[in-house]
Amino acid sequence: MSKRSKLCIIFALSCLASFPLRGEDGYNLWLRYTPVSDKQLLEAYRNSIGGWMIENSSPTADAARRELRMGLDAMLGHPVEEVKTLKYNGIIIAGTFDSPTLSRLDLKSQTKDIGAEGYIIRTMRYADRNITVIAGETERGMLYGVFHFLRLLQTRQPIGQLSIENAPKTRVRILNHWDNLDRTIERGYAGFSLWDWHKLPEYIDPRYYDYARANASVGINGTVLTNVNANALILTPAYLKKVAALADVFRPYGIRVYLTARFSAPIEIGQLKTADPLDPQVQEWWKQKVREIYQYIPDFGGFTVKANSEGQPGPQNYKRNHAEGANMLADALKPFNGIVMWRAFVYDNKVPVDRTKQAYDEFKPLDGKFRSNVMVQVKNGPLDFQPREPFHPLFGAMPSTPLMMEFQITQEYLGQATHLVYLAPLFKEVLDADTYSKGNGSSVGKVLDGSLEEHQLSGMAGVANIGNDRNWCGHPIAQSNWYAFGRLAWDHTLSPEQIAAEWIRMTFNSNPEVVNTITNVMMASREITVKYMTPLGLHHIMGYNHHYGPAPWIKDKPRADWTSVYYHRADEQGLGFNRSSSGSNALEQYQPQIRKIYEEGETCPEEFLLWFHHVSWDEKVRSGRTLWDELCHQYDEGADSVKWMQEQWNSLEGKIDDDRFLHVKTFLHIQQQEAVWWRNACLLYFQTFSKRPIPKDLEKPDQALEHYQAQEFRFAPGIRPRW
Ligand code: GCW
Repeated sequence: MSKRSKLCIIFALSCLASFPLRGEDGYNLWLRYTPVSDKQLLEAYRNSIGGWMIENSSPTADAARRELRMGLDAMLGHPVEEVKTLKYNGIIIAGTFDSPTLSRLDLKSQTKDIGAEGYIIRTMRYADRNITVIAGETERGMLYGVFHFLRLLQTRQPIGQLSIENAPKTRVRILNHWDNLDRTIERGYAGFSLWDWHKLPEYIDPRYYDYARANASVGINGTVLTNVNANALILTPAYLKKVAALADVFRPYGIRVYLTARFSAPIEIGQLKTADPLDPQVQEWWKQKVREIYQYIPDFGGFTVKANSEGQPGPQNYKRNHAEGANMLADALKPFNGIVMWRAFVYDNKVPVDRTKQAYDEFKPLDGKFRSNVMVQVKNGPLDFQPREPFHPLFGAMPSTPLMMEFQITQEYLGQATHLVYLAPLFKEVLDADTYSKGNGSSVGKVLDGSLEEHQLSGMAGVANIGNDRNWCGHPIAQSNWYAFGRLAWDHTLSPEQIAAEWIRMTFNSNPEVVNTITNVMMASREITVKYMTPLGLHHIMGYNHHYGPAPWIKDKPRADWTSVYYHRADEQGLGFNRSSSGSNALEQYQPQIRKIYEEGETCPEEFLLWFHHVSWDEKVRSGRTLWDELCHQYDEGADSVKWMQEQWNSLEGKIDDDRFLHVKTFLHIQQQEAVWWRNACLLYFQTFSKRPIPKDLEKPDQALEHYQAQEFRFAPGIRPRW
């Protein structure tokens, strides 16, 4: 054997050896760019794509160039030529409206206003040739267009006659990382923080680029790098240098960096005696600090602030209100076009009659008092990211203030890393909810995209589920929640099914059986989870502090509203929190159209029954069963449906890659056991009040209540261990 052929064999063997190891570990997310295997489609794509060109030159244009080359070469199965002119049929030309060749097509006059981030994708004729134009006013728009075009190929769509115009509905589409400087992540279930602070700014982990690509591919244009339970150190020069290094990586992808501002920073790192927002020295300190930040990061986005909530310092420490606190920071950021995202997740140290009323009570009177570069960031529901909550009553109640949505992508209350729960239906339920604030059709989506009150600023934040696990999000399917958040932040009118289907095609494959089966499982998953965790409007009955697993028996903690009994109010009569006019009257925070329906148990939508009413055990609900029987049935149905999810998933064996098939299969087994755990623990506990039997036709718990109550999880993820 010649030396050369020996080398070839060694090369081939080493390729083989490394191939299975790389496998499908989820690292590539939805940007896998797998080769098109359908011969006819491949032929059609090859006919439409003879070559590609981008005339712009900038880091963003380079990012588009790299992506287009990588995507096209991989999907078409050969190197697609990068050309300098439209020399033959089937050239993809990407650029800005004013780039040399595209400016000749006069695209601007033929396009409606698509703003700085919008784009068009159009099949056109140019000098007797067919071309495909991907263009925006800016290079950011172009980059989004390139990702959209690649998505068409990834999802195997026809590209022969394209006429697409697209622009985002909200301006700030942002991830909130609850990442600490020691790399732990509050409520993170996918490993440690991506931000390797210790090695920054010198070492740039290649993952930062892939993070930026993934975000840009769904239109996310901002990232808050640090936990809202903030550490002022991030604002010191040593850390700002590190932040600047990350900003440099993200900038070409249209992503701005934001930080959390700890309100007491002037004391902690500025040696001042106070952080009073009306104190001139404090104001000057922040102005100087902001100037310094912009020296490091010229396009710094601004601050997210959690103030006077769960022990975080804030303006109320100095008898000032939230607007006074937010405005001080806004004034410092204004000269640089920075913004403040001031969170409305607040609750008093004095335990209130009803915690769900607090944000509204504190913020509504401040409507109109915030500077124009402040957005108030409101969680989707009035409590805290529960599996199901009604929409937050602040939406529609502060017409003079741009309100931002805060969703939680990380599954703090939804099974953490091991439960398959597709969150787009949850997001969508809230976005589509009608606030009636300006009559019918005043949806939450229209409040937050600014269209209802004509606000310039608008935004949607998602608490990230990303960590340094190889597959980014822990659960292979949890990637879909990152994806869906980005897609809905861009356009809240998209449907969860459509988002799921495109994600599945890109993440797994386009086999209709695969797409249908996984779509069905994903679409049903949230409702199933609600049933085995918190059916009929129950809420906040999870484990104390770590929030893992069921614990409706939690009581006697430092604050009543950190317990479960505060929320479910089970007693011998019945179950549920009366928030109607005969109870806490939280309902008064909603418009009359909502109050009317929710005020009475008979007309209240059943999914919110126990959220708004204390219902007696024997009262008949919609199914004709008593409340107790219905509760048993719903818990049972939820737990049982996880078996259905397992069956569905098992039918995919051999139709998707083995690695991810097995990974999800194993997690579904955990989910099934934990769903039974939820059902048993909750029913046994509530039974101590209802004193009624579990209906005969349902499976009985195989352990006693004491067994479940004795469970301890000292090292559950997402919290700092306490022992
Ligand atoms: O959901 C709760 C979490 C806290 C979190 C808080 C918040 C960052 O349990 O861990 O703190 O909400 O949103 O501020």
